[in-house]
Amino acid sequence: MAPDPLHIAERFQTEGEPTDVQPHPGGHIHESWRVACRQHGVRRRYLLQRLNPYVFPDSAALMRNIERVLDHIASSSAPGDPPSGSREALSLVAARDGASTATDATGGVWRMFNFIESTRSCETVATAHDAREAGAAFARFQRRLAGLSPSQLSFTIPDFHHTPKRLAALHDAAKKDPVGRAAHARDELAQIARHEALAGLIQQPLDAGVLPLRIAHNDAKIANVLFDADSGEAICVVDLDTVMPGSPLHDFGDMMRSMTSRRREDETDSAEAQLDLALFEALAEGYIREARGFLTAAETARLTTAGRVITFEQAVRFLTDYLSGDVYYRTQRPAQNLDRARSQLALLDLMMRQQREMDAMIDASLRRG
Ligand code: GN1
Ligand code: MG
Repeated sequence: MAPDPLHIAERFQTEGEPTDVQPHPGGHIHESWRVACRQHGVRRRYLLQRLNPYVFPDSAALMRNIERVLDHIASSSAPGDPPSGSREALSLVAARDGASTATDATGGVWRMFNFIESTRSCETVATAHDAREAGAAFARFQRRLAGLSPSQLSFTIPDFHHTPKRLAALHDAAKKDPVGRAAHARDELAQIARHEALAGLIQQPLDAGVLPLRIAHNDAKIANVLFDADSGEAICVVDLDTVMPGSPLHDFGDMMRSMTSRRREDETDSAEAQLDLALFEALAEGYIREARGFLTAAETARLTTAGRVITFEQAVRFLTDYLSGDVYYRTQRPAQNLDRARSQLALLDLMMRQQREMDAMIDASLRRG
């Protein structure tokens, strides 16, 4: 029998007894619930998650990374940063036995965070203001971690943004075709083949030391930004599962992928794909304003390249999962991963066509200082 999330919630150090648990939607990886607790008439909420063991087999390393990152952020605030312990800071709630997770009878591993109240998050970007705010929030996050050595964090998912290896995995899945879907993905495989030259454009300079290895968020999409429900300011970034050594370019690429189009990642009609240059301009301005102090010239020269590479990589990953029988990303319908791959490919086409305009916007943002 599946463990009852309310019983699991009781094993954590909440303020007050858990009284209510509701599924919390969103995310392709873990399952999440909102837990409400009450003590002396005061209600507090928490986010309870059951970790996905397939994606994160080493939950101890995953939790250690998150603890190090949160500790570093709490102990290194600069003027203007939100004080630690404030509403803006994500924090873990320990289990009653002091551990960072609780394990259920089936071996499932659970963790709990404080729930940040009065915020909104979105799957797609609505306005240029949101794109600017989100770009600035991820840049601040990268900047605050610039003082933590990448060697302090483990690679919880090895080669996470190693695009050439992601491409090799796709080739392998297409060749083995374990669930007989390759025939339905011929066009997409052909499109990916045409863009193969993108695969090495970030990885090669990283391997050669031209690009520095830093700590990156590694899942820098719009859905992972919390906005203040009243002011609309981005107050923090969440989903720290993939924070590990990487490149800020991987994050900027994910931002371009998720914040230059108003369409959902799994939109079925990819012919309608969009790339809104006003959204891109706002994103680039917000990001560069906060990141210019630490980015090298080799990094700023590749910002829009990163958008193409990561959008390509995400198409490759969705298509690999489609061909493998939907074993990685949670899906609600059989062709969802194929739709996701198609929408990424459609966006990639638009990014290729509007490369020059976007590069000019980056240059203008850098010049503005
Ligand atoms: C996954 O955790 P979630 O759903 O935000 C994935 C990201 C992808 C993203 C695509 C650990 O993120 O890499 O970019 O889906 N996370 C992992 O939306 O694979
Ligand atoms: Mg994630």
